This record gives sequence, structure tokens and C-alpha cells, in this order.
Amino acid sequence: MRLILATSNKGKVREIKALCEDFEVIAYSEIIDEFEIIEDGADFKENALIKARAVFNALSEDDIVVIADDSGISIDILDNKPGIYSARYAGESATDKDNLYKVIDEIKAKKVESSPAHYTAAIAIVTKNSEYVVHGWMYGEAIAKAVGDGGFGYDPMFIPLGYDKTLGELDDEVKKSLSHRAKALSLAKIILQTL
Ligand code: ITT
Repeated sequence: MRLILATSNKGKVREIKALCEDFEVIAYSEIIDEFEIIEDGADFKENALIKARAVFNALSEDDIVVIADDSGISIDILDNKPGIYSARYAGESATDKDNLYKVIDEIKAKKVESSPAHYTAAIAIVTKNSEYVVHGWMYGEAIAKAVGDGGFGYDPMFIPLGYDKTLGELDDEVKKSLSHRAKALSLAKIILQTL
């Protein structure tokens, strides 16, 4: 089955392709020009559906399956911020590094070196006749420094539960085995088999 990914985030494309080897996975930008999608939903679930529907409608082909991932990190000591604003925490045109260092500065401002945190991923599946959303979570500790350059986004500051290194330092296979995205995709695959 061919899956169209409604994302412009290269880190997500890389991870989703690696996690869905039994499917033909292509980013929508390989078919049409990328376009802006306003993510004004109230939560991860709504934003994932907004993105998947937007790409499904733009492709105007009945026989396709579009999936979207809306995700982010929530840090306890920051009252669960940045959450759904993870991609634009340091401003609309912020880079991953800008967002990462803004969060690190905010944790330091609380006079702590780390805080419990978790990642959430909502994966939406949209076809002509159906819509689904599933979730996955990964718990751990957000530290007030960036270590390692593996993964993407906030990974250099996130230590998964049961480990003593950040996702920036750990092998890709570790993240693949326990990430929020891997867990949501394992549920999504059960749905995909029913289509
Ligand atoms: P699309 O909307 O095009 O998919 P995006 O990057 O804007 O791309 P989101 O709105 O879902 O996607 O924001 C997700 C942000 O959360 C992402 O930019 C990272 O900063 C962070 N994030 C999500 N999953 C992550 C992961 O596995 N590792 C590190 N950071 C992650």
C-alpha cells in the first residue's frame, strides 16, 4: 500500500519511512509543491487531521491514503509547554535549534537542571471514506542542555525513561523502539491493514 505523508518535516519523513518498511511511503512534496497548512486545532489530534485532510484534498485522487503526524514535547516544569506549539515556540520562522535553546533557557530560569517531560504524537489517517487518529507517548527527562546531534528537534535534550543518555546521543534504533511516533504508528498499521 502507498502512503502519502502530509508533512514538511524531514526528520519525521526519515523516521516514518524507517518505521513503515512494509509500505511504500512518500512525502506529499514528492508529488506536488509544498503549501502552507494553518494548524489552528486545539490539540495534537485536531492538527493531525487538519494536515491529513488538507493534503488529501490537494491531491484530489480518490484512491489514496494520507497520513499526518502532529507531535511535540511537553515539559512538566514549564506547565506542559511547548506542547502543540513545539515547532514554532521561538517564533513563526524559528529553527529547531531556536526552539531547543528557548526551552533550555526556560528550564534554567526555573533554577533546575532537568524536568520530567514527554513527547506526544497524533497520527491521522485520511482516505476517501474514512478518518482515524491514534496516539503514542514517550516519557523521560528534559535536561537544561543539548547533548549529541542525533534525531531532530528537541532530541538532544531528552533522556528517555530507563536511559542515561539523550536521544541526540543514543542510536537511532533506540528511538525507533520506544518513540511516541513508533507507538502511534504501530496502532496506525493495524488500521491500515483494515483498509
Ligand atoms: P509538519 O507540520 O509539516 O508535519 P512540523 O515540524 O511543523 O512539521 P509539528 O507541527 O507536528 O510538525 O511540530 C512538531 C515539532 O515537535 C517538531 O518541529 C519538533 O520540534 C518537535 N518534535 C516532534 N517529534 C519530535 C521528535 O521525535 N524528536 C524531536 N522533536 C520532535
